[in-house]
Amino acid sequence: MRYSTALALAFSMLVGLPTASVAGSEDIVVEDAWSRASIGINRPGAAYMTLRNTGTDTVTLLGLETPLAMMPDIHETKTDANGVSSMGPVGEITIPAGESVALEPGGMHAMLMRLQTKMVEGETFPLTLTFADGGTLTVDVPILGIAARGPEG
Ligand SMILES: [Cu+2]
Repeated sequence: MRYSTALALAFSMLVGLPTASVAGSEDIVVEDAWSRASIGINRPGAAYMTLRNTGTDTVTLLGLETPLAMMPDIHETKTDANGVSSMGPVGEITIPAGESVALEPGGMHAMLMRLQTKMVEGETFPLTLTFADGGTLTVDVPILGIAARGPEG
């Protein structure tokens, strides 16, 4: 009697499983998110992280949102042949199935323009990622020291 009850329970759990989705953004895992403390609010901040696509579909990141900054945007820093670097919006980031894309100093980053508050070391702020399938993912980004070079400090 106990055994059949367990079986029935197991069966109902199986039936209750959500069906696989083709959307994809729920397959994104964010790793090692970090940012740097700011002196004030006059200069933009930046946030870095690794976006890992654990799914079987390409996922496209379209934009960012955070209460910390009025104009968050995805940027990329490029260095030309003369060693001069400049940065600008990249529009979107495509993350192929099974691959990772790094947002890191000197490369792509989450630019936090028009800061609303100072970024204080030891605090965190929420950053919402918006994907092409309409899915969103909110990450708590730790604020490290002003001279930090990575998530280890
Ligand atoms: Cu930038």
